[in-house]
Amino acid sequence: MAYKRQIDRLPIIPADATEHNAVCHYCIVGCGYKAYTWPINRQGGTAPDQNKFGVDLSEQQFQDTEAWYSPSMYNIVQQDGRDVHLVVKPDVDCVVNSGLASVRGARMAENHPSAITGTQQHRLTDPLVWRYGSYQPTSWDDAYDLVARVTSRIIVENGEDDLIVSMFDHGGSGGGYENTWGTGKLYFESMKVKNVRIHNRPAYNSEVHATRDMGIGELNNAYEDAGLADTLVAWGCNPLECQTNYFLNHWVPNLQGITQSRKEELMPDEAHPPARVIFVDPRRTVSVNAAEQAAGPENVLHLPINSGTDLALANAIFTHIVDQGWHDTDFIESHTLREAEDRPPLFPARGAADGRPGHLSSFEDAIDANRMSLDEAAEICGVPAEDIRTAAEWIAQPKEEGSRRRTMIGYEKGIIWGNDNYRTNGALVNISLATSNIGQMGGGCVRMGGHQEGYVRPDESHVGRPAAYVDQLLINGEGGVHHIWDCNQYRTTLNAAEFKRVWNRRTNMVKDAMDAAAGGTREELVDAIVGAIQEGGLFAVNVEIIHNEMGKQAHVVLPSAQQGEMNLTSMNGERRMRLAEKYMDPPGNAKPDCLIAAGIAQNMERVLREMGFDAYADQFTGYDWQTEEDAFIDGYQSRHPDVTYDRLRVMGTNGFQEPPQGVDDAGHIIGTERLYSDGTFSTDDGRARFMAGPWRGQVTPGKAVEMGTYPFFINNGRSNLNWQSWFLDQENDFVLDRWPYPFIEMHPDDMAAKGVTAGDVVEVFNDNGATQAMAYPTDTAKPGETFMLFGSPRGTQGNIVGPGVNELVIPVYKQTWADIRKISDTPMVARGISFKSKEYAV
Ligand SMILES: Nc1nc2c(c(=O)[nH]1)N[C@H]1C(S)=C(S)[C@@H](COP(=O)(O)OP(=O)(O)OC[C@H]3O[C@@H](n4cnc5c(=O)[nH]c(N)nc54)[C@H](O)[C@@H]3O)O[C@H]1N2
Ligand SMILES: Nc1nc2c(c(=O)[nH]1)N[C@H]1C(S)=C(S)[C@@H](COP(=O)(O)OP(=O)(O)OC[C@H]3O[C@@H](n4cnc5c(=O)[nH]c(N)nc54)[C@H](O)[C@@H]3O)O[C@H]1N2
Ligand code: SF4
Ligand SMILES: [Mo]
Repeated sequence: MAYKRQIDRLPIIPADATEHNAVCHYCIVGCGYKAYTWPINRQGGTAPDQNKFGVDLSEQQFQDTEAWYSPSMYNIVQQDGRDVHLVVKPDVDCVVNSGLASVRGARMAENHPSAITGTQQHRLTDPLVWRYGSYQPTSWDDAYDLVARVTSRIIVENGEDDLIVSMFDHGGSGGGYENTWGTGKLYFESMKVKNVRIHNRPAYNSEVHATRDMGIGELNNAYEDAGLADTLVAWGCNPLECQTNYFLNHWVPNLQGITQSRKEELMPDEAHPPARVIFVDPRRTVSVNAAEQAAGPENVLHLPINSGTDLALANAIFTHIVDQGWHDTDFIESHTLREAEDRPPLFPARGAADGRPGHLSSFEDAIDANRMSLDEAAEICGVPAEDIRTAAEWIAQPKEEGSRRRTMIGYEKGIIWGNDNYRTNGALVNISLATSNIGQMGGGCVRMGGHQEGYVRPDESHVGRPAAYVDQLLINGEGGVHHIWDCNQYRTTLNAAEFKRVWNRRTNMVKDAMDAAAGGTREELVDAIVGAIQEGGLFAVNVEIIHNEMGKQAHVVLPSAQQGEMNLTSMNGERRMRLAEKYMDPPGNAKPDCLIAAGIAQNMERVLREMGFDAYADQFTGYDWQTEEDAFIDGYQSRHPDVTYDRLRVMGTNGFQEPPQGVDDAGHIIGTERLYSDGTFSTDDGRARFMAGPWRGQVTPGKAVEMGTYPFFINNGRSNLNWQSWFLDQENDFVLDRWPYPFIEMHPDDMAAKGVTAGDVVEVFNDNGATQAMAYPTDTAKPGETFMLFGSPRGTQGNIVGPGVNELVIPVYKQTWADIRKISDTPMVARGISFKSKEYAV
């Protein structure tokens, strides 16, 4: 907010300011914050008893003082209808971030709407209905009634399969246990909706089926393990930019040797050599650079593999480890599947017949099937065999005094949205299992994560496996009503160009029908809408915090509250559950998502009864929640009675690590530091499974041809500054002045060959569609390989991602090939931008 907002002084937080527990809702790390609010007409003073910090602020403070906050952490917002000062600052006592903020979390306060300071004025305040050719604000009752009447008609006349739902399944804002329960109860209990997709993928499935099938939940360690490991592996993730304070507060201290004393205290009988880190990523990320600065380049190994060849690499590392005898035979014997008769016949008889694109098996079977030499892998992956050998040594070679090496593998979208996702995920777990690195200090084979988690829903097994490929259903003209919660498929789905064309066409049919019925009765309007649906139209309801592109094609838009504007529980990447308390009012008439779900259910009950379907109407009862806490009690708390808002409030920003194990004498919930520490895994017999899943090339339909046709690899993902589809960034000068367009990192020689200079706008195109980006010269980029920022309003990377998915309908965003042409000299808005290297040296 200091940025371009002419603020030269900020109020001191008074000693009696109200303190609320807050958790950053942007990424999985879930950093602890404190929100302070106090009346607008007061501020604290410099004397220790006049300010919240209890220090003498008339004196110069030391460099790392806590008695400070940045302008972006300040705003003036409404609380119970009154203007109050708000400061949201990182909590030094939270074990997750120890007082660190990030360039995203530090903007939480300025990312709330304020009529006084003018921030985020695009937030939705009222329900909107398409009426008289534009969007008209209206009451909740009016909007709910239209949603309920159209939805009820369609499920009664066409069946529930014609109701298509796109909905979040995460924690943080949008999700959280309250909201996943509200939506889950509506669609999976009151109805049995099958054509449903999650916010980030075109089906209702797991991103990481493989690890779960092997008996290993994907968030199995504690953040402290990253500080205790001998070797850290970042596989297909960019932790400095995407899991920022996990990296800075837990990885970097280990790489700098700061956690040495902690290692000696917890593991006195072992050697603790300097920590090492391996990165597997086609490009050199700023995380590699930061790790080199922290640990010295000799302790950092970057394997810049060819995109989508991770499975070959992982299988070669697994093979080398086993051939050297570095696996843990006792552990394998005692804790993994042994019975020979359970072993399926060898590949190629294995297939996807049981719904799995890889086989769950024994150690012997897996090594037999997956065997890959260092040289073969070097050829496929495009990295030296020597480096693969080094990686295997760093992962598993016993330490000098003979003790086992402790290795933590963290992976994310580089493999999750990558070629042969299921097998690759399994291949990483194979390495950790063989070296008994799961459930151990300094170990873990974990997702680095995206959002926080907050999943509690009724049984969803009716969705089936593989789940329906929902985007394709919509493209093929199926479905009649589409409810969308907290996702912007226009910017974030695959095959997005085609998706948008069809969605526009189908929703316009309904808009036309509504325009033609203007002035008629509600019955006539609903008849007109249903008529357009039966002709192939689509009626869309968008539950959102802003009026995004999908909202601008929808027919009813319902305004939601964000975290901070409601009470919300979530867990982070080490399963740490906290209650983020409400510290301000939602804008206008916006409501928590769970209460919106309840409102839709109550109106459907009423309408179905009116229509004479009493039994059906009865399915929509049980939503008499007044607050989000009522939804929490109905959902999460009914499964875990010890976990209450009151207890969580007391436990502050440290909360507890799920699953809960009871309550201690002080009334604190007892948590679980790491999973599987007793060697019992999440399978019927408690034994983990290995995976037999050999390398089989680029398997996603369409990708091999695309790779052969186009000259550039269009790798894509995130930057530190931007959060997801830029839904709050797009109204923020601080972000837009840096990235008015999404950047595309290109090697200078490739730019020269295309006649492009820094800041020029290029079109990126292939058979799937076209998009645009701003060229950013990057010396470390491999020639022919680019990296484009995803999710931007000024260039959707998903436009050029093909429709191909893996057997379980996991999208493959990362593997995209296209051509590039210049379309504009550097536009005015991009003329002031720096094109320096993003790397740094200390
Ligand atoms: N090319 C490419 N595509 C990708 C990816 C990639 O790496 N490359 N990554 C994928 C991944 S991992 C993800 S998670 C997705 C992200 O894709 P999305 O989930 O579609 O994007 P978001 O920006 O997180 O959120 C979508 C919408 O939710 C709204 N919203 C925010 N808070 C709330 C709330 O409290 N309630 C409600 N109702 N709405 C809210 C925002 O305004 C925004 O419009 O993109 C996926 N797509
Ligand atoms: N700043 C910021 N942080 C975020 C988010 C955000 O929007 N902004 N979003 C959050 C969410 S929802 C998610 S899911 C996470 C994602 O977190 P990450 O997965 O860490 O981030 P990405 O940039 O999507 O992709 C990671 C890396 O995958 C690499 N990659 C591409 N292809 C391959 C391949 O074939 N093999 C390998 N090994 N690597 C490959 C890319 O070069 C990239 O550096 O970030 C979370 N954190
Ligand atoms: S690292 Fe993630 S959770 Fe922490 S402040 Fe940054 S965005 Fe928020
Ligand atoms: Mo994500």
